[in-house]
Amino acid sequence: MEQLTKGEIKVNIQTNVSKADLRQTVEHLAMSMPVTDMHTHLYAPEFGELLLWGIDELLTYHYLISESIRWSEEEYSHFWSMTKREQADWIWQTLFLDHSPVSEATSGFITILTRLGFDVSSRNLDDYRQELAKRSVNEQVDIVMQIAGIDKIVMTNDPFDSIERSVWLSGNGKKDPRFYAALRVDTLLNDWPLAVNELQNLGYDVQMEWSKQTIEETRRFLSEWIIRMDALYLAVSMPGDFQYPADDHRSKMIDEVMIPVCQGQNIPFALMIGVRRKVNPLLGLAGDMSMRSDVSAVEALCRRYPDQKFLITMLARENQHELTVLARKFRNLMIFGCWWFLHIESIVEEMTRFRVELLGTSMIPQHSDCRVFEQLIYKWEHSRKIIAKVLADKYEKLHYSGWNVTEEEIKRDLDDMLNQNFWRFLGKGQ
Ligand code: RAT
Ligand code: ZN
Repeated sequence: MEQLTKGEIKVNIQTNVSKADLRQTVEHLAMSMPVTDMHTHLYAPEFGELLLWGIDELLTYHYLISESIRWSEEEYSHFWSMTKREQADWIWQTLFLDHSPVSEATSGFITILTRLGFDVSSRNLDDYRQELAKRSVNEQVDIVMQIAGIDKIVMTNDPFDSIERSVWLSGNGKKDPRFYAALRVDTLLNDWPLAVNELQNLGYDVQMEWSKQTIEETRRFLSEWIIRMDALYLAVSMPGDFQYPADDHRSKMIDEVMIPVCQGQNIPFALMIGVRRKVNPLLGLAGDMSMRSDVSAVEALCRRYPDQKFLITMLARENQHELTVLARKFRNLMIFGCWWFLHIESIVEEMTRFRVELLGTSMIPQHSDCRVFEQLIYKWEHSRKIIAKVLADKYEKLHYSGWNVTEEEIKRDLDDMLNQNFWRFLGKGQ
């Protein structure tokens, strides 16, 4: 056996993680590694009322609305006629007291209360409300980001939203360096008549008919807003029946507006595919459903535009394996997150495991999709545990073969998955 110098032995002792410590080390590092949350519906405090936080917002999260209304025999309109506080009280009574909070979203609320330091055994909602009422929104943002270990948050930003637009136009949108923008383009792709109306109101000379002038003006709108927001990427959520290429408005908009603008601004295009909107309109935002999609639309985009980066997530469980295999074929495809109904422990574990088995660490395992600030706490705690478990299994297997990972290597892998894969894909590696 080759003789090691004294120095080499020292390095080995310092950094190699023994089998006994391996799992603990991975868990500790996964729980403490700062995170870039690359898709949320959260806002920086400068956005005022758009930043949702606190007990009543948490309890009236649309995931909990759909779970609670299942237990009710009242008309749907009865729920919507209540004040937010009454809705929160009713959801608390229904999902937490009349039944046990075992679902992902309800158990998540318990995780939040616990991590905020509240005594969950008291089950006294008003105590929790009173405690939070003592805090300012700025304090709560700092506290939550610290507890959840979140470094950077990417918002979802829509210039057609008048409240949001005025924040950007006043120059306040870019003040907090922890928050980044992503420009949402759903209306342009999925509701062109409404988009024409909005664009005209904003002074862009567009028409329903697809003309050179309309193309140029829509490009000008996107470019101006990307620059104003310093948007990291364009984003859209698409129905499951999205086809590409097709002889339709979406394909024209993608080919003639979105891709040229993304290339001009050097930013990725994020597509979240597989939503069936409003299957039960009476539930409002809670009434959307998942839908199986055609992965070949993503394949066609990646092949036609090899220099364009695509961030892709899909909503149907049935699409996940095929999408992961596709990512092996195209380096301009970055898969991300376990989206919406997939963001439940059993499926996060399944998806994370086969993604690691097919792609190693070259993907973005999770985003939170939070709408209420404190949700960062549970969404990330639950996911970090699973990511740690999957990685520990893989490192343990390597260990048995005599390949010992060092603590630095574990940190590097986690940093790639939780931060760097995203930033490098954007060409902004840190
Ligand atoms: O996860 C959600 O809250 C959904 O309602 C959607 O917002 C979805 O994430 C989207 O971005 O379209
Ligand atoms: Zn979302």
